[in-house]
Amino acid sequence: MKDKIEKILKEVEDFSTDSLEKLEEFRIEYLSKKGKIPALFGDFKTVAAEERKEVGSILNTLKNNAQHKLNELKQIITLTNHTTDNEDIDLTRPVDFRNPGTRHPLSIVRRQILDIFSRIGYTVAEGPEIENDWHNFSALNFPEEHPARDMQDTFFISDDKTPSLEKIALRTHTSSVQVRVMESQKPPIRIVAPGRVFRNEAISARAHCIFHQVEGLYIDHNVSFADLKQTLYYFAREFFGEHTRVRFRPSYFPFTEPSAEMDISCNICGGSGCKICKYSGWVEILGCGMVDPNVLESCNIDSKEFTGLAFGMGIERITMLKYQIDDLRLFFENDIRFLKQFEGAL
Ligand code: 2NM
Repeated sequence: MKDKIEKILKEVEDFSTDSLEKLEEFRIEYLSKKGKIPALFGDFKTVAAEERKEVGSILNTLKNNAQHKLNELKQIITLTNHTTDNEDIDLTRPVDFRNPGTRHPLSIVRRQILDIFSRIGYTVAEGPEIENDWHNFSALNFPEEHPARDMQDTFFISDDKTPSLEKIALRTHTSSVQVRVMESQKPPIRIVAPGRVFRNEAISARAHCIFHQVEGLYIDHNVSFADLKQTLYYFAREFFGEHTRVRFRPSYFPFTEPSAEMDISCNICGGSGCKICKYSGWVEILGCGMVDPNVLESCNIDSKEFTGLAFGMGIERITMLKYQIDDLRLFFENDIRFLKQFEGAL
């Protein structure tokens, strides 16, 4: 038994290769379930008691050496192959047009939304994802003690120990972009602000700590709640189809007064009731309202002269409704099998 082990020990020590196939053969011959080394462990039962300590020890050495050899060669082979690959890259080679990749469903829907609003005069505004307290909360009429400002809801970048006078956080909505526009431009203002937003939430099929929003803002003389309703009715029919009906329910947001949530007639069952709309015939798609005068004044816009309408929607949510996607996590995993289903879409 000892001789047998020492013979194999030598074989392992002498083994070398630069091919992954040969290395796999090595693994199968020595280390796989039916390989030589596990077989020796099987024979170990027959070893006499007084020899067990010594034989056990060299047997363990053999196993460790073989495993070490395998790991070491694998690393060397993959590293070397990489270097040759790099040297072989031909930067002038044309792209393979047979497999061009696909646009992400959130990009498709963001573009559809922005297109719809651009047809009624809205332009796109963008701003930073890292924001200060003023643009994300205070200017938007969030009271000092509002729960949304809490650590549980907001990812703060600064803390008590940060030597800065400002509280810095990841924006929790793109309204912060609209504050920046209101501060720097005079009405009329007509913008949509698309972008990534961040909330400190547990990840599930319905919620994620990163998601995407489009928020809209229109400020001018005499902008009314009727304008708000008609704008969003137009959007709903353009996006979900001409048979779409809408309804508005009273709601509350710190930055709008009055505020509402808009439902659309269920685009799956047409309103007769199904699982998607929980048999109510309606599904919520966005929040909206008339910009609170406090917000306008915070941004140096005269609230006696101007009024504004605003709305905000989650891109994930309406993408899920439009394409009947039932788990929000699919948007962030980038599984090719999911993404391929949106092939060809703009
Ligand atoms: C919503 C709902 C209602 C909104 C308000 C503003 C601003 F900056 F003008 F105050 N921007 N977006 C708004 C209003 C957003 O999202 C659910």
